[in-house]
Amino acid sequence: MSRSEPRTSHAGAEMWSRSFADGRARPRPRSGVRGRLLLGAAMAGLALSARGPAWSASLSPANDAGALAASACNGLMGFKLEDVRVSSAAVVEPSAAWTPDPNAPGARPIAVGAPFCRVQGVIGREIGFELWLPEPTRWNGRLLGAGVGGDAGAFNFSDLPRGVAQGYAAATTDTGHKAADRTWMLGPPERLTNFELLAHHRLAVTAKLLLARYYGRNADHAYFIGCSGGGRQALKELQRFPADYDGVIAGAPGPDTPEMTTRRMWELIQREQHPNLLSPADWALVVEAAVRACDELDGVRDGVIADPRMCRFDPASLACPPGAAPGARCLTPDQLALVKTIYAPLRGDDGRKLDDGVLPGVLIDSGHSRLAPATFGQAIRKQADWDGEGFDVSRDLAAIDRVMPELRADDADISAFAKRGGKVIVYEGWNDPAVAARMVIAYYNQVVAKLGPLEAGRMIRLFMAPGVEHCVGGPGPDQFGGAGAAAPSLDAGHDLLSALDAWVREARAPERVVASKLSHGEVVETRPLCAYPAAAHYDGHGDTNSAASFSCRAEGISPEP
Ligand SMILES: [Ca+2]
Repeated sequence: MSRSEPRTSHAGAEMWSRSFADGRARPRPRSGVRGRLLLGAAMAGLALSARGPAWSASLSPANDAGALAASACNGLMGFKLEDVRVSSAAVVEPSAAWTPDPNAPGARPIAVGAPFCRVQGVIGREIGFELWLPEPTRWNGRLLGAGVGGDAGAFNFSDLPRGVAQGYAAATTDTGHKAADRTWMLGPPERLTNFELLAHHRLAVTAKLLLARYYGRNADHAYFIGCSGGGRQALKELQRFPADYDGVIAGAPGPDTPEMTTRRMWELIQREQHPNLLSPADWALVVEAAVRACDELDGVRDGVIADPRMCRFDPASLACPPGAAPGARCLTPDQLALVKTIYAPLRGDDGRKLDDGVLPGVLIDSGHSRLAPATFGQAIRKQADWDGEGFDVSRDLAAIDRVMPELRADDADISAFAKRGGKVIVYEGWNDPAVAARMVIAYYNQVVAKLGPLEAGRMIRLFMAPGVEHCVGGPGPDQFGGAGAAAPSLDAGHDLLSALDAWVREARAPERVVASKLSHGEVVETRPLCAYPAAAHYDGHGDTNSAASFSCRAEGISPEP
């Protein structure tokens, strides 16, 4: 058997992995003119061989094609785009553990299965971006934009590798500031506008131009995926720039981010005013009691309240009896008062309800938000070290709209996106402590009311995920291909990105996506997520850990309380 590799029969991922496996270094011609010529050859799927440059004689076609793609990649350095600087364009080689930015907070290595062209640059004054381009034979012809959560300032290094592994050209932006800059909101006013609105639009425009240059043609379709702040960015894109993306996945999007941020700040202040009154164990006790009271309302005892709107739980049931021993699992009157205050609807000065409060079974988040103190301290008060003094729910909520008018993502009139045939999948965890589940449902209902059920049915789906906290985590199955969480099976029945793709390209609207719960890498539970207002109902027989035992039905949904 010949030891030499077959030279003509390999394509796609196999070809790239093979060329990596043989370990030979690739020459990287850097001439701009030749780069363009080579790119043309790569576009046509041709590999230069006998008539190629001298170095090609010892290389397989796989290596040649890799060299061509590398040359085209390097060539993007010289591509002139108005108001865009490409600072680096280089091939990233396969690796078991590669860290895109070792200096980034929370940096962790990722596995690179096939080479790709990594483009880094800056749009305008300071909107950092990354664009990862699979080599031409591996490109699926589509662009995936990836959002970032919290107050941004970092790149989405979860969904970029996931997208590239599936053949997407994938792009992300820090939205115009760096997370290391703790006072970024005190910077130039354009920073707020970039963060609220413009950075992702400019990213979409720039990424489309760069990828067209690299591949020699435009993308067939463009999608966006994001959760939390990234979900908000997803909604902003389709509301304000409906031509940027053909399909959008908006996870835990917080349509009314000003209201949400106001509650967050108010909660932080409430808890600071009562330091150590409630320990994490006390907050967990409140959740345990709610679950005990309401778990079986949905017919399955699984530690999850499938629709917490059905649950009527009064934390007063946790009141300590007279003479309770210190350390007993119960709440003192002071503790109960704070629990009730925080779970209750937030009210303005005039007593008007500003939100619906926190659902039973939702664990109050002990994490610290950077966005809320920065918004009220820096953006509104122009103070770097604001300590919460003078915070006023009504006045401060109104001030956000004045200072950050594009922060809210609650425009229900998305008819321009609908007219273009755009599709949007929204998902939200019922146990989300940061974004109120009822806020997301309210936005969905507003869109349906605005467009009418028929038109809305053609373009929007909401999947409520029982027992799922903010984006991921919680007692319920949380792996279904949302942002930052690739599904165990990459098909439209298990993976939201695949479901969106099937909807956009094949007109297959998603009605049910199976969510998985993983433990030590193994799937231990599956449960369907159903297109709202349908929900998963147990059929009454069969394994309650298997999606096969559940049906999607709209019955039994309680009205809004
Ligand atoms: Ca249950």
